[in-house]
Amino acid sequence: MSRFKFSVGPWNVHSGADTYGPAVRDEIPFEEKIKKFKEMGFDAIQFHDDDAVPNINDFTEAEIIEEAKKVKALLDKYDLKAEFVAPRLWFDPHTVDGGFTSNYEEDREYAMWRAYRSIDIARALGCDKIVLWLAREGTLCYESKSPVESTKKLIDAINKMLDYDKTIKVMIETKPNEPIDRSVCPTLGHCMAISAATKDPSRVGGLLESAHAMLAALDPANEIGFAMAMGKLWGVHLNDQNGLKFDQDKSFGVENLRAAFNQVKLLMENGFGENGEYVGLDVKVMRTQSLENSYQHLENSLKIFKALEKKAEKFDYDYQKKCIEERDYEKLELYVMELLMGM
Ligand code: 3MF
Ligand code: MG
Repeated sequence: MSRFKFSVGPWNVHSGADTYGPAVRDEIPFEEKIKKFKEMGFDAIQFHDDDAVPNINDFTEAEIIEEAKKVKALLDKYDLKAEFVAPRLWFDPHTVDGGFTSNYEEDREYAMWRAYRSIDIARALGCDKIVLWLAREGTLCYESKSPVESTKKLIDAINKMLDYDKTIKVMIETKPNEPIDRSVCPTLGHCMAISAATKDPSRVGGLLESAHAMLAALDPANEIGFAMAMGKLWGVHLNDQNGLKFDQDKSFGVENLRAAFNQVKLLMENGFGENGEYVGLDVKVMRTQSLENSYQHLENSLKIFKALEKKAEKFDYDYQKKCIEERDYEKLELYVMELLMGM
């Protein structure tokens, strides 16, 4: 049994389309996915606004809430919670140049409309967390936007969200690049600074995705540790990444087991989950998988996470202390490697 509760987004199981080729599997209906997620041991579902309310632009504000209530009934049926709602601000024609930081006022207004609707949907789904993955808030052409103005626009947008709902919490899912070249809010350090500059820092925190940290050439465990020191790690998207390339969203731990171990160990040591936080996965199934085996990457990630939890439970803190006293870090390093290799 794990001490943690786990969450997953419906986009983790998909039809395999990528930038270079079309879908290779059928789309699995939403209800079928969440039923399977429950069977696999997940406790909560992560949502985009339009995962909950597809074709969101076609509905009135009241209708959007009604549609979301139907999804809440579905969650209740399978005894699942909603972890968060994230406005999908990178898909719509209104957000080609970004949402909150777009150069065009009508786009910025549209982005706020989606942010407010995401809050309404979160409320209807019974959750109080909004995630902002700021996909297009940055530049493709450096000179097209001022980083000063963009940062201020982002803070302003978050302030409006905090005003719209007096108890909602906003978590920024930081990422340095992809699909844009230079992001306004690339790391959890930036996230903490933005949080501090909002009107209610106690309601603005961070979500760390392992692969996103690696894309910024940072260690994901250190990003976790930094945000936890600030009391602001409210979510994680665990996965893995092979070096500095496109965002791979590989199964947790498959590329760098030691880095994965240290993420799990830090979450355990610092009481992640004690305030209701979920261990979230954001992993992409390989394009080569068959439809029937579309969930294997999630099974693998859970299995590896739980195995690393057991390893972390075995971690010998007395031995660590001794190595530190002797200042023999080579010895400590070998101990960690032997622990991971089961020696
Ligand atoms: C992109 C991501 C996103 C976010 C999701 C929820 C599509 O790199 O990680 O997944 O996690 O939008 O915020
Ligand atoms: Mg993510």
